[in-house]
Amino acid sequence: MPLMFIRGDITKIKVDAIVNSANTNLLGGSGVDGAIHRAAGPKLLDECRKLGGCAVGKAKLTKGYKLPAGHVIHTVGPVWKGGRNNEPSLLRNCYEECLRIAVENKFGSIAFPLISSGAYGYPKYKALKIAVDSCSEFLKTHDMDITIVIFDRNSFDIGRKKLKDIEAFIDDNYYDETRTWGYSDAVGSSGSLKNFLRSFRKESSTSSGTAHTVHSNFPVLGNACSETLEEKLKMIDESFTEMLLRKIDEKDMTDSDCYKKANIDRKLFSKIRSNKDYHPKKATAVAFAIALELDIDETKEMLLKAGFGLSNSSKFDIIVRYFIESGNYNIYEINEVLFHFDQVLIGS
Ligand code: AR6
Repeated sequence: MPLMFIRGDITKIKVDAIVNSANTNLLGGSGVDGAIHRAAGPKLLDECRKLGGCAVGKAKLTKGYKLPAGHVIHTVGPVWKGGRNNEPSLLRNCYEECLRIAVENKFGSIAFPLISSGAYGYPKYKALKIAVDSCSEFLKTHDMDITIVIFDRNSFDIGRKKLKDIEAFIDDNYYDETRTWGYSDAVGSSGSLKNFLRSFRKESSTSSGTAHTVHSNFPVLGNACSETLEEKLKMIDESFTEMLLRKIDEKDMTDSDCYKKANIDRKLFSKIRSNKDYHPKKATAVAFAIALELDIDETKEMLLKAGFGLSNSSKFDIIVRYFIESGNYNIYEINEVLFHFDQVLIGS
């Protein structure tokens, strides 16, 4: 899981190191700093006293004491003063310094809070963007499991316009199974009859399209009855793994370009690579389709090989389709939106 988001309390996470968003004296405070000191116990403060403080944009390491995490990397983010006082590069330095310490200590996993985005007033969405950019840049050249811990929903303020677009797209496409049985129900609670019919029509055409693809996926055998099952199985179609490897070649990508862009970890990729009949999870299959920048038909084809489809009854599927159809293949942006709508994230 190279980069993932979770909603929750960082003090509960079992990783090699969690990051503390501290102040320059490193003697504790409110917010995540207070929570970490409370959960770690007084020995953490004893060790912090010996560190002699920490400058803005720098970081220092301590043990984790009673925390489930082995270590704490204390960093000091900038106070937001409107954005013209070097705040972005200081905040970026925090992430880079913490990651540097993690590499130096051979940590395999690290969890960050959204540094500076509480008491220090950094706008959450901007803080999140710097967090994601710094971590994804780092992951281009390193292997590490990085988790960004989001404490409150408002951090994912995706941007009002984009959110409205996506909500409208979901609204137009979402097919709610409970609405198939009655006209009055459709009109009564889901808005208009037109919407209801439109979504129903779309769904019907999608399902028949899928059914067609399913059939065409199997070779049509001239004399089906006379062939043995063994013979039929020999004619089996290209598998998910085979399609994935073929597409990587066709797109002139290296394996690592592909799995990094897909937010998939190297070990999982090797497993898939070495097993022609590997059956990935849907989130993994979608991640590869995004990394390969497949269009919607190729994405459906790839998913089908893993036993999945894209339907209008799932918000996850509609959001993925929205991004593919808009030509936006940025996995982190897609995950931000999936996270906002409480959906499974794509990648490992
Ligand atoms: N787990 C994860 N995230 C949390 C937690 C938690 N338990 N608690 C808060 N957050 P802040 P800053 C989020 O104020 O802005 C302290 O007093 C919170 O929602 O903790 O860098 C220090 O001593 C927000 O998104 O840190 C400094 O004086 C993010 O963590 C000053 O505050 C950061 O909020 C540092 O301010």
